[in-house]
Amino acid sequence: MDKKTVLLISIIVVLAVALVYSVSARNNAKTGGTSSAVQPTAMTDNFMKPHIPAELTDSQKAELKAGAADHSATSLTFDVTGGSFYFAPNEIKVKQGDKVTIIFHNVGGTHNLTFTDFGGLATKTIQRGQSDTIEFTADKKGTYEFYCGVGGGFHRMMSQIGVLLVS
Ligand SMILES: [Cu+2]
Repeated sequence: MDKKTVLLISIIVVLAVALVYSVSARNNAKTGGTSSAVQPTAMTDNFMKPHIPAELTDSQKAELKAGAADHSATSLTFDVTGGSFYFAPNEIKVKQGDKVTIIFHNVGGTHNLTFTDFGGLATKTIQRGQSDTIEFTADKKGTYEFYCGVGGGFHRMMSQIGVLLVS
């Protein structure tokens, strides 16, 4: 045998020994614990590791944006009944961007429904049996009082008030 052949055989032997050693070391590790236990597969092992969520694709971003736009177009109508001196319901909940319609029905006395916000929005002052409607966009989050503006503040003082909650 020439030197080259000897070198080649030496390399093959070293690699074979290294391979046998690593396989036997792995088997020893397996049998070192509970030998009957099922070893997790590579897939399960990988699945159990924490994952970093993938960034949204362009189509997912577009869908999300469209969904948000849909919500801002939500139109909600509330029938609010009023008398001396109350509103029912006296709490209205909407989401920012909702188009809100309030139909005020007067069932006793002379009343209106007035907001200090939303540009001083108010129904007409109406009599028992009449109704009037106001429409606006709840464009800002917060808690907004509405009240009856009849009687120079008297009806309001008598707790003819309510709240609009915009979240
Ligand atoms: Cu009133």
